Amino acid sequence: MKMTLRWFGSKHDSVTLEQIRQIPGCVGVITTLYDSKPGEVWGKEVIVAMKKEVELAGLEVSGIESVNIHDDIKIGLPTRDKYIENYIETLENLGEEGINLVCYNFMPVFDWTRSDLAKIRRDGSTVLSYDQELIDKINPDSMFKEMESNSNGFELPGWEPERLARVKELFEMYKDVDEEKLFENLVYFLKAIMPTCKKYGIMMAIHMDDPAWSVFNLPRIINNKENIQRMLDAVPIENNGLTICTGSLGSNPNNDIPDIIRSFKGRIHFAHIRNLIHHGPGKFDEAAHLSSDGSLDMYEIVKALYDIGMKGPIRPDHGRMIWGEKAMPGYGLYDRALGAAYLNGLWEAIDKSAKK
Ligand code: DNO
Repeated sequence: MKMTLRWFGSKHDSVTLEQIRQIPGCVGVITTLYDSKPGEVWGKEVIVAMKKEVELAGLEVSGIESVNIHDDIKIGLPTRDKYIENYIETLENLGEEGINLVCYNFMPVFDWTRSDLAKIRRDGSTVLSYDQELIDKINPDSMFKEMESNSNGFELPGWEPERLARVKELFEMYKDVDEEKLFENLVYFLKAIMPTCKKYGIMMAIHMDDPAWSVFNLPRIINNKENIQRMLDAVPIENNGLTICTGSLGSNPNNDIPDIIRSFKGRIHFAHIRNLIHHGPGKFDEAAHLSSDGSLDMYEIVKALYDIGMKGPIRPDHGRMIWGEKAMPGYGLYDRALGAAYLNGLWEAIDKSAKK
C-alpha cells in the first residue's frame, strides 16, 4: 500500500502540502480540481499545473478524488453521451500525465450525508455524526443549508453551492430513477469509458454509498457485498474497481468489511480507512481511527487489505477536529495525521509478523 492524504488544493485546503509531507510514510496526495464542475473537461494545462505543484512539494499525485459524474449520466438523459465524451477527454488528459486512479461516486443528488458536522464528544473533540431520525425531520432543501452553516466556512465536497440552487429541480429529475435504472446508467457509463481506461491503465474506483442505505428516498446501489458484486460482474474488467470506504460500508453493521475486502481481491484500487461508533439502527458517530474508539476492528480491516496484497493508495479518512484546529469538517490535519501514523503502525506489525 501507499500512504496518502486527501488534499483539496491550496486555494481550498487549510492543510498545506508541506505539512502533509511531514507525516511519516506519506508519499502522495489524493486531490482534485475543486473548482471544476461535473461534466466539464479538465484541460491539460490545469492538470499539469496541479501535478507540478504537488511534485515541487516532494509528493506525488497518487490519484484523483473525485472526477464527479454529471447528473444527466446518472439519470440517463439523452445529453449523457456528451458528458461521457467530456469525461473520456478528462481521463485521456489525466492518463497522459500518468495519473491512473480515479475515485468517483454514483449517488444521486447528494454525495455523503450527515446530520451533524461537529458533534461534541466526551474528550472535547468534535466529529461528524448521523442520526436517521433527525434526517427524517429535515427536508432535502434545508439539508443543504444545514451542511453549509455547519462547515466552518469551508465548501464541502459533494455539497457545492451550485447544487443548493437546484435541489428541488434535481429531485424532480430523479423521480423516475429507481435502483435498477441507476444501476443500468452506471453500467452504460462504465462500458463507455472502459476502452480509455484500459488504454491508459486508469483504475476507476467507485466510492461506497454513504451512509449505506437510501436517504430521502433516493436510490443507492453501492452499499453491500451483493450489490458491489453485481456491479463488478456487469463490467468484469480490472479497471472497473472499488474505493473501499470503511466508514461508509461500516455505517451498516451487517456489512462484514474484512470479508468484503477479501472477496474483491484484485478490484480494490483505493481505500479510505476510518472508524465509527454505532448507537443503534441508523445512528452513528465518526470516531478516532483506533479500534477501541469505535465499533470497527481496524486491525482486521488492515490485515484483510494486507492479505489481498493491496498495492494502491490508502488514506486515513475523516478525522475528529482536535487541538483547536479550524478546518473542513473531517479534513483537518491533526487527527488524520494520527490516523496515518496508526495505520502505518498496524501495517508494519502485520508485515513483520507475516515475514517471521
Ligand atoms: C466524503 C468523501 C466523499 C467522496 C466521494 C467520492 O468525505 O468520502 O465525498 O470523496 O463520494 O466521489
